[in-house]
Amino acid sequence: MLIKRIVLLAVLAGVCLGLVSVVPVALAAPANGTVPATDTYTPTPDNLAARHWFQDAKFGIFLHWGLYSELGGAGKMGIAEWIMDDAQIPARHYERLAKFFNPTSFDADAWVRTFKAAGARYVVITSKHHEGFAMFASKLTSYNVVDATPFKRDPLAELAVACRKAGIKLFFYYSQLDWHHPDYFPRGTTGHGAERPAAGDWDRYIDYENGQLRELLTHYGPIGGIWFDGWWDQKDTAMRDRWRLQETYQMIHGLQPAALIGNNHHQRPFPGEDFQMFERDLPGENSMGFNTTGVSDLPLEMAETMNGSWGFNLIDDQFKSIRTLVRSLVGAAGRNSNFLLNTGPLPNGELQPENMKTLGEIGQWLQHYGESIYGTRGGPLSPRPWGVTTQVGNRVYVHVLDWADTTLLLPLKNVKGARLLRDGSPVRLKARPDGVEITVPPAQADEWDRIIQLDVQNH
Ligand code: FHN
Repeated sequence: MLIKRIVLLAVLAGVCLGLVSVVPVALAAPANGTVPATDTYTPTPDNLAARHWFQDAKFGIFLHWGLYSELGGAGKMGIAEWIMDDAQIPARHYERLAKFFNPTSFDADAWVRTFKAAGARYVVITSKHHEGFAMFASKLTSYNVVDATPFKRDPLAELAVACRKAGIKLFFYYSQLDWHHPDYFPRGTTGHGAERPAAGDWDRYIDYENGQLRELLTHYGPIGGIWFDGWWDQKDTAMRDRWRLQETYQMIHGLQPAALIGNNHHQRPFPGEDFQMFERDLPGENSMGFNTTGVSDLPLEMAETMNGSWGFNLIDDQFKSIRTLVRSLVGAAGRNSNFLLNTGPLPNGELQPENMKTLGEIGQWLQHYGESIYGTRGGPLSPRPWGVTTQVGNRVYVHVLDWADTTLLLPLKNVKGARLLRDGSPVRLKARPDGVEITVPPAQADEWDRIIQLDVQNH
């Protein structure tokens, strides 16, 4: 209580001096960033509207692009953006990659055209991944794409303009852990091969991080939000509660109240966060072994890779089929979740051609069936072995993913009519004591999801 009062007084003093922008509702955390159990966060109306938009949007594109893209995983399968750590490359050597980063084929408008045609409504791009390299014009370090590379352009600025023109929201991924910055000390569980001096000033690092975030929130127009990652690096260390998260989150919401904050810490959301993400897992599942199974009532998002890597991997051509990806998108929507599909651009600035093809196919599917995805929320039935449901108003979409029989019993009352979304043909309904039985028409070739549109009277 006393701490809160002191903080409140300090904030008020800051406001009077014009130093602090106010989020009317949230309380600042103690300087060490501990999130007290009593801490509260009340999102502003702008923020709530942005959350609503986010849930309607349903489908986003994730981009992992950085110096690591040049190495393409160095001939190994696995997550290529981790090559600095995996190959134990000292920071002073890894830095040399900046000299060769020259993606002259990068065309932000062309990227955005591809994303738009895929049906994506937002894009999340790595502004800084664990390697520590700023893919934007940061004034706080020369280790950035404008000052350290022959490219000399700010791709995030170009992407921001292209997205705005196309009506696509842009989010920035930001890695809290950093394998390059000397002040990221004490180190966490990763990045020990970077051969940095065993000294550093943690709080100076957090100031640097907050400074970079301020740049991202003030130089690129209105953004969709910040997608944090890397907190888990200190999950089991003494620094676990030293991220000063509340200060960071308040700054972000103060600068752009509608900017949504998500943190891929794999825990239940902390105060100040606006959405919860699940990495390569449907919400509530933990097949990867690091996601929480605790699903909050915040907007949800599942992030997925096209192959086994986020960053471009030269040898990994084990791309997921369009069928698998569409079914993940549907499975996510049926769990009230967005689907964020990753592609790792090439070091020359082009998108991977295989991924472009897949994105085009997803776009075609969404053009046909998008009404059962966009603007929906998880439907009246929880996920079932046969599939999921989504809903908008008094329309329920039954997504039959795996069902060999011709009839399916839905424990739903008040179903007034049913038709196949594919062609509008009527679907037979039979009232049963415990719901309604529908006749599921056989799947056509390449029909990965038989969607039956129900008219229901809302209970
Ligand atoms: O380590 C990262 C990984 O490289 C990638 O960015 C993914 C994306 O969700 N997240 C981290 C692992 O949790």
